[in-house]
Amino acid sequence: MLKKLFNALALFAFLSLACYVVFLLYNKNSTITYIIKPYHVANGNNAAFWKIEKYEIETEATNVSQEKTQTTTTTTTRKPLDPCPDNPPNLIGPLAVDFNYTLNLDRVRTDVSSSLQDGGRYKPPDCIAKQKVAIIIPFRNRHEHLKYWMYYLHPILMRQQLDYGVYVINQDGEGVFNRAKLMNVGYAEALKDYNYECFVFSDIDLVPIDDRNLYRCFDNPRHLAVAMDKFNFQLPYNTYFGGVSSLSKDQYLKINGFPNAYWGWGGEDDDIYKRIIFRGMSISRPNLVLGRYKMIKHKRDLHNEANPKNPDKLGKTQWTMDKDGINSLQYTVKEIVRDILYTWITVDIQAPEN
Ligand SMILES: [Mn+2]
Repeated sequence: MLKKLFNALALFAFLSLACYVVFLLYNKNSTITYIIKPYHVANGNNAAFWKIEKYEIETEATNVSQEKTQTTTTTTTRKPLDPCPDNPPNLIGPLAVDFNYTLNLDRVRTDVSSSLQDGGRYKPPDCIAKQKVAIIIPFRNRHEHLKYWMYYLHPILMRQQLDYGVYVINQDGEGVFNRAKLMNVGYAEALKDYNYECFVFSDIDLVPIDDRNLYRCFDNPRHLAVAMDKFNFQLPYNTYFGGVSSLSKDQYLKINGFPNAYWGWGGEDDDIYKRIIFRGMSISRPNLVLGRYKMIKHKRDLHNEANPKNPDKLGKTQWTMDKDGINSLQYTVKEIVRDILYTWITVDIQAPEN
């Protein structure tokens, strides 16, 4: 009889102890915060407050991660992305490009924008891009060309697995056009958006007809548009650097960016070429097969006449390049519009009337 009573008591004691332990475990977090919080309030001590907050967050975080590992073991474990391969695997090679094809911008938006982010931004979904590339397009009154550029280039740039953004730099007003100054503006404005490390400068009317011509940066400044149809798929001259080019941030800064002093048509691309040579770099180029381009035919734009003063400037590049460039750039942004296909920046570059 006594032995039975003893057993019952022992069982009761054991159960109470078990209940108490469970209770303690269950209330662990709230008990601690309950005890510490008044201490902080009474003390008014920010450091103590920060410590408690941190403790609470950490315990919460471990709980959450424990829950997560429990659920994810049965489903899929998320793997960190690998770097994209050196040679993008989905390139096609020679492409069919046709500018007689009827297009409108809405059609282009529905056709190519499904994997774009606002502002014409893209990242490959399945790997980490080799470079962050800003594509800079100097622009004025060429809406007809813009839709073809967007239609053909976005799919190419995606297949090239770039982490990229497209910037259309639109010169405000009807003053004299200045291609190189607009490109400087594009460089400066793109860097306000993202940590770009490579800059591709492209005319709006040039579409590559081979997607193996990579829109990225190389060990030396790159001239991409080496074989345009209008020059019979040849370089017009050996030192030609016009149309489409790419420079890394370092290469661009080494030459103090581009000249701001070339108003009207001509000369600015030769000035850029000279800057590169004077700073001890050389020109990287694709071969004449990969570097083929189609240019959309057009007449010379209004207020972009060949400027007879520009050739004289070229003789002085060596002495002017340290004063005239990204370090002397002045402009006023009038408007920034984030379209799904591009970031549109209208800019006043203090252009002379004529
Ligand atoms: Mn042109």
